[in-house]
Amino acid sequence: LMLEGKLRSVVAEQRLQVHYQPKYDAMTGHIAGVEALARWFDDDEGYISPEEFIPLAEDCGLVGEIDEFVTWRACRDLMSLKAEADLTLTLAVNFSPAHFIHRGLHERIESTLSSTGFPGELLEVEVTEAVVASEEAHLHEYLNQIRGLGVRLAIDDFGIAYSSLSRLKQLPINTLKIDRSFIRDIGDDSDDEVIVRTIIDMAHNLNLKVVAEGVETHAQLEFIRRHGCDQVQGYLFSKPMPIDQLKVVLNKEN
Ligand code: G
Ligand code: G
Ligand code: MN
Ligand code: NA
Repeated sequence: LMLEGKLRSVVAEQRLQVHYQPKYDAMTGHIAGVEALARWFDDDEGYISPEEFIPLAEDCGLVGEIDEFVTWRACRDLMSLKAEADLTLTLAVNFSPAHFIHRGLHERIESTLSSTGFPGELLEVEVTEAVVASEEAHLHEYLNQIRGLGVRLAIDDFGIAYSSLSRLKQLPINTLKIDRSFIRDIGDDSDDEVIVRTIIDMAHNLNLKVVAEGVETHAQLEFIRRHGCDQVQGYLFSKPMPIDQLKVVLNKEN
């Protein structure tokens, strides 16, 4: 309850921070984009993980405000990078399913895009498989409205919730991010290697881009490159970082 009160004020006062984790082209190794991740540093408690405060925010109705704040802040931050370095990085943001499946969300995304000047074509929204499984009658329409802004849709943590493949094929989705639990066991668990290979092949057959998250070792990288995964993300390359540090990383790349 105390944490909920703190969360309410940190959200109201816009004191949540946003960190960025690069995604790399698996073949060239160049930075293709970044994922924005909410960060909470509390004066008393120190760092509080989103694994703790996002579920809390979902329960107390704050998550929509958080997701939209992170999107706005990240669009603004990347526009400031663009002004300095003429970059065309893609930006991925995470949306909670409960908040994502709502009429009118596309209008608020559109207003964030127009107020920051960030191009819709460079924005990707990551949602979990719960969205694929949703029985919301207007789901298809809502997704199309967001796609209508040029914004791309990714399924995050893919593979753990048994998405219906026919549903996946019907919905206007662009990208699958293979859950890091499958990447973790590459080299140790041949079942997970089969799953990773199968997801990559299936994604490509459905004309979807595929991203491996949680890549921590060269062996994992080699494996997913060999099987044609499009992008990689993970501690092997870089952890989420504040915007100032991202600037340094990007300057080194150029
Ligand atoms: O960044 P970290 O690995 O600690 O994130 C833990 C979880 O919190 C991940 O599932 C991530 O998707 C989620 N998360 C991080 N930032 C946001 C956010 O801005 N909105 C939502 N809905 N989830 C987020
Ligand atoms: O659920 P989602 O994919 O949005 O979670 C993103 C979070 O995953 C990031 O905030 C980051 O903290 C975490 N993450 C990113 N790369 C790695 C990695 O290589 N290993 C582990 N264990 N966690 C990672
Ligand atoms: Mn994500
Ligand atoms: Na993920």
